[in-house]
Amino acid sequence: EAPGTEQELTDGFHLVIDALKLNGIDTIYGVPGIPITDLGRMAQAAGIRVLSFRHEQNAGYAASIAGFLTKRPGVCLTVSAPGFLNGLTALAHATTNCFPMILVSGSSEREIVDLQQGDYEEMDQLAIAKPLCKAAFRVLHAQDIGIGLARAIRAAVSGRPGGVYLDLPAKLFSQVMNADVGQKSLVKVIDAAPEQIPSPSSVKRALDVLKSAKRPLIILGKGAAYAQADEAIKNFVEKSGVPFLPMSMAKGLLPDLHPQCAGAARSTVLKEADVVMLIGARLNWLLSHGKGKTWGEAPKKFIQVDIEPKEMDSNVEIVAPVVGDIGSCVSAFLDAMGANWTAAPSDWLSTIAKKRDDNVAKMAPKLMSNASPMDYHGALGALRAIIAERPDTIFVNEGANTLDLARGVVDMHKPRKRLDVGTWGVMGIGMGYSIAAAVETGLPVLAVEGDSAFGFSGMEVETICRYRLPICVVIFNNDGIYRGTDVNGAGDDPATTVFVKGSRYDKMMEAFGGVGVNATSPDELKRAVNAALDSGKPTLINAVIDPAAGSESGRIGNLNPQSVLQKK
Ligand code: OXT
Ligand code: ADP
Ligand code: MG
Repeated sequence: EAPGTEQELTDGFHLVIDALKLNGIDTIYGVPGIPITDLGRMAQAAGIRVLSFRHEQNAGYAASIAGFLTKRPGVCLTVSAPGFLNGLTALAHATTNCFPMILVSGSSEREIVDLQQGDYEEMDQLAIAKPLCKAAFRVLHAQDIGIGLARAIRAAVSGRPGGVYLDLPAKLFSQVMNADVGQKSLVKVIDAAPEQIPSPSSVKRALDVLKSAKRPLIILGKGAAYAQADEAIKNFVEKSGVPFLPMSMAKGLLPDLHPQCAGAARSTVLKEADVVMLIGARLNWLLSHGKGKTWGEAPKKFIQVDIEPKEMDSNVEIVAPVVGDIGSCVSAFLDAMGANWTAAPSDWLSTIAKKRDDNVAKMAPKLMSNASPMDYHGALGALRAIIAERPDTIFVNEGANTLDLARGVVDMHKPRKRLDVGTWGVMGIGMGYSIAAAVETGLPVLAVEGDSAFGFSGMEVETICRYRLPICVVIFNNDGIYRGTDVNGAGDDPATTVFVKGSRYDKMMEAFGGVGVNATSPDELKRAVNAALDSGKPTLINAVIDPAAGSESGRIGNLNPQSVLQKK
């Protein structure tokens, strides 16, 4: 070329970054290394927030919950084979939980991988990702980066949200092309998650069934929380006068202390309701598949509101399926209800109120316990009061007893403030969720973790300290999984469910410049949590819990297989 006519060039690195920015993706969660180290550096230089984790699984969980909180795909960036596999658990988790996420992974040379000639970190990642996510794409040419990312975004957030895999081979990043042509190849995704309006006949059918009920119930799931249609949902529930039961991550969508909340009368409402309207909740194991003992003898009619048509009739017959996005469906209900909707029968409401008040009264004295070492209720009583005073705090929760008891004890007051183990009951979401929650919302985070649960992502306390995030981690330290009291009668090794007794997790935090506190009573715990939330300093509180206080598998011990042979 003649001097002065050199064209401006761009490359794969910059096209990926430009495509992300064009689509409003401003945060990446990941772990650097070949071939994506420079991508992370350049993204940071270009104004994208790049949070560097200690393990890809935690970065992936962070991306997944970022997707839940924002309705935009959370992005996780990993290196090839082992990094990719570490991130893949979180991608599968996102898909299972219906959270939009994109796992972007570098990969090795296609020609060598496909001939299985032993490349650095060789693996056919696209093929492995495919069955575990909603969609998977690979980009081989720089001019296809724009389309590749557009497809990934649309696949993640449209319809039922989920995880998407985007494979970017190392060679792609260094491909060079004309900058103008490159810019023109980028795609800004228009209306990535279009409204999905329910059919008027399905709306009418659903309301007719609901109207006919003597003992109606609305179950709100995390799909309803995700939809961010908070006002419409509240108006619909209140106008209907129907009691509602929040699934775990839907707690706070309407306040747990709302007069129509049946959370503290769960078994009663499931058994006795005659019409159940599911809004963004699946009839999976968490709802005993809609049948069996949990649901009692009386016949039930189910109405289901979901964006995924294939969800209908998955476990039991749905007499009134309403397919659409929850915002549109609930608005359509409100429009079609008219002015003179009669509230649910009052004897049903008073049955529920009585059961609820009984359960609340039964629990109240336990929450006052100031015993040391603490039991779960004493410790949670302190935390419940803190969340009531600071309702904007994001409450992250995992463990077995630590999870199940906190779910019941700690009332939530605002939408999307409770983040937990979700559909798989997975341990390990704790620190990743906390980091993303702090980063995406700017709100303080209180993570209440079983000591086992914490161990799955505990190294990320360094990440929390490094980015100086306003996260207070409370470890319910009962010396083990479910309890710290098991003994191994057969040898010198400790029992399989116990850890080092009297561990001091608070010292881990001090190693990285955070605040560590050892709390042995509810009063100490309360003081330490309030100080942490006031200061915003990264804090870890080792809450000493009686090792004998918990029960096997918390509230789901019934899921442990039981052989008659063991019972002899
Ligand atoms: O109506 P009734 O009378 O029945 O009463 C109900 C409510 O009405 C009432 N209630 C109230 N009363 C008064 N006041 C209020 N405010 C109130 N609110 C409610 O209370 C009862 C109970 O209500 P609830 O909770 O709503 O109802 P219920 O019946 O429990 O609901 C059923 C379910 C199924 C919906 C619910 O139980 C649920 O959501 N469960 C989720 C359970 C779950 O996901 N658990 C996590 C998995 S456990 C296990 O797998 C663990 N592992 C293995 C492992 C995992 N998971 N992952 C990986 C990657 N590897 C391995 C491990 C390793 S847990 C675990 C670690 C455990 O050890 P930790 O040290 O971490 O934890 P600790 O146990 O603390 O030691
Ligand atoms: P939970 O565990 O709280 O019961 P689930 O994860 O089982 O909730 O169910 C969530 C449901 O919500 C899924 O079936 C999903 O398709 C649906 N969903 C997610 N987002 C939307 C939305 N915007 N509109 C309608 N349905 C949605
Ligand atoms: Mg424990």
